[in-house]
Amino acid sequence: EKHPLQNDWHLWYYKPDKNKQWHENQLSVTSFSTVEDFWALYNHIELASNLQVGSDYSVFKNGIQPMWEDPRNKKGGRWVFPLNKKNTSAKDLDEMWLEVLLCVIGEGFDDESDQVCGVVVNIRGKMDKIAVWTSDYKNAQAVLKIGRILKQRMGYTGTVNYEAHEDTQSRQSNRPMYQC
Ligand code: M7G
Repeated sequence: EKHPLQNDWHLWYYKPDKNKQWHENQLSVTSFSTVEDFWALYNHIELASNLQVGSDYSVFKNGIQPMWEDPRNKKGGRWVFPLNKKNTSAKDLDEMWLEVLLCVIGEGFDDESDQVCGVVVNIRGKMDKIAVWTSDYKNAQAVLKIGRILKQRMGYTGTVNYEAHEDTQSRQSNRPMYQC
């Protein structure tokens, strides 16, 4: 008997291809809805640290596209955890990404778990990023609670910023909406 997760989730892989549009590079991989299927998937795919620069993994609730344009992301934002390659090992990155995945699919934010849309890891040249996307940037209480729990679970030292997708898109994010 498998152990059902509270929500069904979908894994996306962003395969960097300069000849294609951003959304065309966002490849749908598969869905999972039990603990056992999550581990089967996790053990089957490349570790995040082994992905080529420019790649992303995104895990979103089923039915939410991993993009700003989705109706459930439109008014939302993300907690961004920058991971400088200079002081973050591949092992640390993989461990933090797994911890964030388990936190999110395990609904680790009490009642605020409903606010979570998904999680993303961006593999980049100098600075990888892990981000948790939530659906309503105006819900300060939920946003802050989620941020504090994530920081603690990841053992992340340093300040993290929450950016509204609207600001990220328009690049008018002089100041983050929240910090913790
Ligand atoms: P990124 O991959 O999130 O971060 O955004 P990076 O700057 O560290 O590489 C890079 C670019 O990808 C953005 O400037 C957009 O052109 C495009 N992009 C990223 N996201 C998350 C979206 C999205 O949700 N929708 C659309 N249309 N483009 C996006």
